[in-house]
Amino acid sequence: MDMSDKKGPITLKIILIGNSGVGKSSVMNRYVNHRFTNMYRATVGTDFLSKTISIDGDTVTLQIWDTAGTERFQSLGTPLYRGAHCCMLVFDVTSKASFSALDGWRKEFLIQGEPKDPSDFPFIVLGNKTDLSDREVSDKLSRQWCEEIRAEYFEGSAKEDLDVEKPFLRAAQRGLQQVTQLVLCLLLINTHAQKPIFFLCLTCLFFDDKRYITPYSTKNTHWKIQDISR
Ligand SMILES: Nc1nc2c(ncn2[C@@H]2O[C@H](COP(=O)(O)OP(=O)(O)OP(=O)(O)O)[C@@H](O)[C@H]2O)c(=O)[nH]1
Ligand SMILES: [Mg+2]
Repeated sequence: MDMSDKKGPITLKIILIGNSGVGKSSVMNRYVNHRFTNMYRATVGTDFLSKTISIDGDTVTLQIWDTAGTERFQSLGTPLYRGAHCCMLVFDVTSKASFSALDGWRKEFLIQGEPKDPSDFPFIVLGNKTDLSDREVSDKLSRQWCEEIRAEYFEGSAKEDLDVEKPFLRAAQRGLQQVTQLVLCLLLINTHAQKPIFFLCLTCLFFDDKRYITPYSTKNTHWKIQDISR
């Protein structure tokens, strides 16, 4: 079922956080605009870029929010993190400090963003600057931590255009899962003891938490889709 037929392209909010200078803006610019510069211009406030892509037959617009690493301790206000469908934690593989800081960034995201199910919220961890030789964070160490927090790990280089697309595609997929849950409802209709048992599979899509399916009758043989968007 193509969801774009129903409601137009889905917009997914993907937020990039991490220390200043790790390359959040560079990664975003590489992915969206296919550009890179060695010049460092710290992000002031928040930027965002959009990119429309196709995933598994669905058209989705990624709204990528690039935040300023320097503003971590300033009051950004909760609206920034709220409503994110996926959070990308970015660090620089040549900076152990930027890796260690991710735990704090993650916690802050969970507090400020208030995702509905914090234990199940998708985090993608991205180790950037793999083109540099003075690496301080091993692939093993980052993978270990990702396992602990149940995040997915990617690494690459915005500069060399190495594996920049993969983490965004995965973020989009995980974000899409946040929006859409495929629910298979198996209905057993057993009318007569001698008669065959009918199995009816219902495939229901949930959009933005605005629709859900509920049992209609007490025997659970009828279901209705409720729209709570209004
Ligand atoms: N060698 C190398 N340098 C990179 C890479 N990605 C970014 N840089 C450089 O690192 C510096 C910081 O990059 P930014 O993308 O501005 O970092 P940021 O995380 O957005 O920083 P804030 O906006 O201050 O939070 C710039 O000079 C970039 O050119 C990379 O993959 N390899
Ligand atoms: Mg920046």
